[in-house]
Amino acid sequence: YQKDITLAIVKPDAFLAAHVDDIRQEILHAGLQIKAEGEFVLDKASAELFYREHKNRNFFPHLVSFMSSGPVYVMLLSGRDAIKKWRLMIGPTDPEKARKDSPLSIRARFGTDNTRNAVHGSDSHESVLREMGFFFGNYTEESRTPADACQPVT
Ligand code: YYY
Ligand code: MG
Repeated sequence: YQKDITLAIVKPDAFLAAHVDDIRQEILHAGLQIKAEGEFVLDKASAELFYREHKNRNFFPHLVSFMSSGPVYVMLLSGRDAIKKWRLMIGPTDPEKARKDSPLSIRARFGTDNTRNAVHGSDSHESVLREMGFFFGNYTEESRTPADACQPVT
């Protein structure tokens, strides 16, 4: 068993639809801990940087404009198999597929389409390290409190 950490983001569609509290509760009920959290607004350059692995995809401009269209709520999760657990909770990338294959997942319930899919989850340890640095700096349990970490991206 591995106690790991992962990054969860409530994207602008789900934030606007007021699903942050529901999603937070669901995370806690699943036995994951929230180690740091906060509301951020990504400008275009930040959204491009966050999703740079997809920069050559045709959907990239649309993704970047969506992710910078309004506030997001970012949470650093910790717990047993947190990466895998959170990916299972969110479901497939495409909410239509999620509604067929994983109807209780967060994307099935709150997602609209391939871009407006309600939430993000890191896909590997390497991604977690890169993505959490993006929002929370070099977070460690000792060195930073959640309050310290909740600085909005500018
Ligand atoms: O990891 P995950 O978020 O499930 O999907 P990825 O294939 O890594 O794509 C990242 C992100 O890109 C996805 O959450 C929405 C967006 N996207 C899109 O806008 N259009 C697509 N056809 C595929 C992905
Ligand atoms: Mg991905």
